[in-house]
Amino acid sequence: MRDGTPTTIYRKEYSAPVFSITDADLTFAIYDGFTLVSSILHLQRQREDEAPWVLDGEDLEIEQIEIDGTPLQQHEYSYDGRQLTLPQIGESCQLLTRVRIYPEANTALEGLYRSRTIYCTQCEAEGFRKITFFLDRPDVLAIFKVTVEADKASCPILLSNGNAVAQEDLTEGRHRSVWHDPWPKPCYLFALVAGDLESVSESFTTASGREVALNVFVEAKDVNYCDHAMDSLKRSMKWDEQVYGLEYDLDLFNIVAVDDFNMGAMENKGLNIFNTSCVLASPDITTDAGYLRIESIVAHEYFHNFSGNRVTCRDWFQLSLKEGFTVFRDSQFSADMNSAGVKRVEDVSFLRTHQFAEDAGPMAHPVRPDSFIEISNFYTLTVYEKGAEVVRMLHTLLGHDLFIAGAKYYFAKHDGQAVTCDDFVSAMEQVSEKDLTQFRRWYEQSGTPNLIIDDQYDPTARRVTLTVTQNNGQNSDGASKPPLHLPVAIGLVVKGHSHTFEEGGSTRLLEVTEAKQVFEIDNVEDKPVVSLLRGFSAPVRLQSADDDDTLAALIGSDSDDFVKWDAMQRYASRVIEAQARGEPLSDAFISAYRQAMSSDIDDAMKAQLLTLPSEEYLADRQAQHGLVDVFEIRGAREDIKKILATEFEAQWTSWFSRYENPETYQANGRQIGQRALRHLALSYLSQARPEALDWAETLLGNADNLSDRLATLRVLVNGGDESTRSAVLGNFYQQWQHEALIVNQWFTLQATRPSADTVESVIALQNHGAFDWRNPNKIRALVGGFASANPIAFHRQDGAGYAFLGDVIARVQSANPQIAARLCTPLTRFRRYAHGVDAMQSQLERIAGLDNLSRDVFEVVGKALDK
Ligand code: B3K
Ligand code: ZN
Repeated sequence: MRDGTPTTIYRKEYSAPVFSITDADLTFAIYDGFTLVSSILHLQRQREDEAPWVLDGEDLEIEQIEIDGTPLQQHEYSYDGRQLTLPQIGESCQLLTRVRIYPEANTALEGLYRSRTIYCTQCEAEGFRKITFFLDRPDVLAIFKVTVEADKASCPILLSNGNAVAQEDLTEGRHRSVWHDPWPKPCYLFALVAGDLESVSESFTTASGREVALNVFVEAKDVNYCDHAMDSLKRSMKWDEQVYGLEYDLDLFNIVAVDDFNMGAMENKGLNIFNTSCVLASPDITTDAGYLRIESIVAHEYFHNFSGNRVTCRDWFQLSLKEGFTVFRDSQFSADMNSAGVKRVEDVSFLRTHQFAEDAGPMAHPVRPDSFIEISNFYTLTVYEKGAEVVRMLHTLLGHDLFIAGAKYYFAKHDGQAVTCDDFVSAMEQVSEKDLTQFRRWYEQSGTPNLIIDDQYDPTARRVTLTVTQNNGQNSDGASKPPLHLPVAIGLVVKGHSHTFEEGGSTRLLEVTEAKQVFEIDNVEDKPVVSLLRGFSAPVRLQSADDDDTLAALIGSDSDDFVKWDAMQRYASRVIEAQARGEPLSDAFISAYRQAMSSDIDDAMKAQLLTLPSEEYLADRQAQHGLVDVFEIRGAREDIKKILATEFEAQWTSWFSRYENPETYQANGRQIGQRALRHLALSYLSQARPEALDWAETLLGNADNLSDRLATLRVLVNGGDESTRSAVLGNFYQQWQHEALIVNQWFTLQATRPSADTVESVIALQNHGAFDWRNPNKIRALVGGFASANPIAFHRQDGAGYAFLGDVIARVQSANPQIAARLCTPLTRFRRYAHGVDAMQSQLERIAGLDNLSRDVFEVVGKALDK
C-alpha cells in the first residue's frame, strides 16, 4: 500500500467541523514547472471542546506558515503529508500559508494540473487538499477571493470562480487577474484555469432582466465547435427559470473545455470545467447520441448551480442529494427538449443493464452509502442513476406540482447550507403533508427489489385483482430487508383499448408499502391485459405473468412507451433464451415483431422497439438464476438477429433506402430518428445480404456526418474481411487523425469488434502513435471499450483479455488511481460468470499485490476478493 493501511470512514461518525473558514484569499503564482500557492484564511473556532486545529493538505511543500502575522517555526506545527496540525490558538486567527506544488507532474488529474498547455483544476471530492491547506469537506463554506498570476504570452486567459474584479500587467511579461465569488462555497467547487484559450461569447437575459455574460473557452482549433454547448446552456438557464423558478445568480458563466479530464464535467461555481468530449460538437466530430449527451451534461452542470452549489452536501455520504436530484432534473430537461418516451427508454435501459449489475456485485451500496475508503469510488451508477430514480419516485408519489413546490421550499429553506438527503425528503414531506418515513428506506437499502405481480380477473364481479409481492433481498445478518414504499403505475388494455378508471385517466398509481399487498379494480368490462410499471415508475425487477399473448398485446396496443418497449425486450429475451436451449423461433414472435414494425410511432421509438435486448441485459437476466455464459448469449442473439434479418429483409431494405438523398445534417429529433432506424436496418441487412457491405461503403463515402460514418464503419469492421477492415480503418484514420475525439471513436470501434482476435488488436493499438496513457478519454476508448463492451473478446477462454486488463491496471494505477479503479469493474464481477472465474480472480490478486497500491484500487479490488 502506498498510504499505509487505508482507513474506512463511516457515515455515523460525522461530526461538525472544529472551526469555520469564513474567508479565503488565495494567490496562485504559476511558473513553468511549479506553482506557488499563498493562502490567507480566516479561522473561527466552532466547537467548545479542546479539539486541535487540523487542516487537510496532501503532499504539499511548505514554504511559509504564519499565524496572525507571526511566522511559525517548524517545531511549532506538525505535518505528515496529509494533515497539518497547528498550535492551540484562541477563538480565531488569520492563517497564512505558502506552498509549492507541481501541476506539470500531476498525472492523477486531481488538484491543479496541466492538460496539454492549459492549467486547470479538479477538486471534487477531495482534490483541493492537493492545492493548499484547508478544511477539505463540503460543510465548510467560505467566500473566495482568488488572484492568478502567470506568463501573459503562454497564459493570456486567467480564470477563477465568480466575477472578475481586476486585471493588470506585471513585470517580466507576467500578468494577473483577480476574481471574487460572492457566494460562500465549499472548496470542492473552487476552480482555476490558465492558458491560451479562445472563446465564443454570448449573453443571457434572466427572467428579472439581468444580463449574464456567457463564454465557452476552448483551444483555438476548436472554436468552431462551441455553438451547440452554448445553445444548450441558454436552454438550460431558461428551463430552470420556467420549471423550478431558479434564476442564475452571477453576472458571468464560464465553461472551459480541456482534453485531459477524469470524468465528463465539473460544476465549479461560475466556472464549469468540461471534458472536450462533452462540449465540442459539429456534424463531423459528434454523433447524434453525442449531441444529446452534450445537451444533457451542459444542463446537468448548470443545474448544479442550485442543486449542489447553493444548497450543498453536509458530507460525502450525502452525494446523491446533489447528484441524484440533478440527474433527475437533467432528465426532465432532456425529456422536455426532445422525445420524452425515447429518453425514458434509454435511461431505463442503461439503469437496468449497468446499475442493476453494480447493485448485485461486490461494490453494491445504498444510494446514501454508510462507509467508504475512497470517496472517488462512490461516484457510482447507484448514487447517480438509482438516486435519480428515487427522486423520480418522489415526483410520481407527490405529483408534479407538489414536487416542484417541495423543491422550491427546499431551495429557499436551505439556501447557503450544507444539508442531508433526509433534509431533502423532509422538505418534500412538509410541503406535501405525505408521510415519507418508509420511503426513506430507499436511501438505506442496497440491492434491486424484486416485484412479483399476479393479476386475476373475475368476470362476474367485473373485478381485476392484483397481488403484489416485493422481495428486497437480505441484510448481512440474513434477515429479509423490509418492504419499500414504491409507486406502481398501471393501466388496463381492454379489448385492445385503454381502459378509463373510475376516477378518470388511463393510468392509476398503486402505492405499494407492504411485503404482500392486494389491489382491486372494479368495473372492468372484460378480461384486460394489464400494463404494469408504466414509465418504469420504480427501479425494480418486475416479474409478471408475461405469457406470449400478453406481451404481444402490450407491444401492439399499450399506450405507454416504456411498457411497449419493455414487453418487446422481455419477449425477445425469452426467444433468445429459448434459442439457446435449441427451441425453434415461434411464429407468434415473428408476428409480434411484424406488428411492432408497422406500429404508429416515430422512427426513434421504433428503432428502440426493434433493437434486440443487449448482451449485457441478457447477462443480467441469466445471472438471476445461474451463471452468465457470454458465448451462449451472443450465439443465440446473433441467430435470432439473422432470422429477423432474413424474414424482414424487404422492410429493412426499404428503411435503409428511404433516405437515400438525405437532407443536410441536423441534430434534430426527426433526423436523429430517421438515422437510428436506417442504421438499425443496415445492421440487420448486414446479416442477410452480402451486398449490404457495398451499401455501407457507399453511404460511408457520401455521409456528411459522424453518425452515418460510424454506423457504416461498424458494419464494415465487424462484417468485412481483414483487408476490408484494414482499408476502411486506415482511410478513416488518415482522414480524421487531426481530431482527437474522432480518433477516440476509432479506437473504440476496433476495441469493440466482437471477435476473439480483438485482444491482439487492442494490445497493438496501445502502441499506436495516437494513443496516450495520460489521457483518460483514450484509455476509456480503447481499454474501457474492450473490457466493458466486448464480452466475447474480453472473456476469451485463454484469459488473454483479463491479462491485458490486469497489465493496464498495473500500469495506470499509481499514475491515475481514479481511472484505474474504474477499469477494475469488469474483473470485480468475476463471480457471475460460467467461464474464466479463476483467471479473473488471479488478475485481481495480482493487482492487490502491487507495490504502491492506491486507496482507490485497494478498495475496489479488496471488496471483490472479499465477498
Ligand atoms: N460533480 C462532478 C463529479 C465529480 C467526480 C469526482 N471524482 C460532476 C457531476 O456529477 O456533475
Ligand atoms: Zn453531477
